[in-house]
Amino acid sequence: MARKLNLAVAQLGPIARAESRDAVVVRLIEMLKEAASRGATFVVFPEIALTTFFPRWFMEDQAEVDAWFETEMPNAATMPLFEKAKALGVGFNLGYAELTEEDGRVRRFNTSIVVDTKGNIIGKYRKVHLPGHAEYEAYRPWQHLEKRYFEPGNLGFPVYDVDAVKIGMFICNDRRWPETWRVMGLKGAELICGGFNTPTHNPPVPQHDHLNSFHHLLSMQAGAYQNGAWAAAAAKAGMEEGSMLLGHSCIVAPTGEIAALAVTLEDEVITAACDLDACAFIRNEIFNFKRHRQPQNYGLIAEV
Ligand code: CDT
Repeated sequence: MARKLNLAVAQLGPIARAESRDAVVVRLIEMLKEAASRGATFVVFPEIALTTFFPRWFMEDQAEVDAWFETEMPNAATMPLFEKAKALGVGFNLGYAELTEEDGRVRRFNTSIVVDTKGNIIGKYRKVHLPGHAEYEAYRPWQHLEKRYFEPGNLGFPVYDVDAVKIGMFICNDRRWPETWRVMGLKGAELICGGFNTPTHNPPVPQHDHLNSFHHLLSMQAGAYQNGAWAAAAAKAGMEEGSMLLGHSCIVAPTGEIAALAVTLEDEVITAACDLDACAFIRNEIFNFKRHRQPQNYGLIAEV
């Protein structure tokens, strides 16, 4: 019998700066219930899914910055999501800003977790490719200060067994980098998923603005196909505090075909029945890593 994962992606519409985490969690739970009613057992939520995308603002007061971060997970705000997911028997992938003490110092990461159908946090990923800049840049209509507020992830690209499915994570900008996909492909990931906040206007290269959705789907489809994995991406979409964010949340098959695509810029659930055995057709016949890879020619890729 084919191994199937009934997968959902829960796209969020905009989150206002003043919107509380409690209010956002109510929205996440609504989509969780919608996903479960369609038979989904795993839901992908966006990057920094609990608040507005705060790196668009320059802040010098560290206390103001830290107010956007979570110091534990689950916490009071997210506990209802964990409880509802467990009651419904649905696992999930959730992105949030993480503040932690590690190696004797405070550290801040753009983080996501995978949670199984019993409500256990199975694994964590910290965003490796941080886009944007670290200082205020006056020419921009809004900032993209991920390089100011986060440090690059220090967990590599792990792949976890979540309810017997091998799941790896990316966070937004990571999906544009082939290395992200390949490392998880080499680890046998069957689903590679994550969230994104992608402004449709990129001030340094405005001549690419009209290609925004194309570049997103190109990356998702190539990543899935070239690694024989299912791929799923959940947007935070729509006009958020004056910044338009791309929608087009998607689920992509290992063939590179789009299996589901969001058609709004609002809270929206998309689903697909993912045949996990479909990964093997690509991995055995096309990208058979053992038989065909020639890593002795790839050294430069891993050099600084
Ligand atoms: N959140 C995030 O990583 N967004 C980036 C914007 C790139 S332009 C600074 C992305 O790759 O979609």
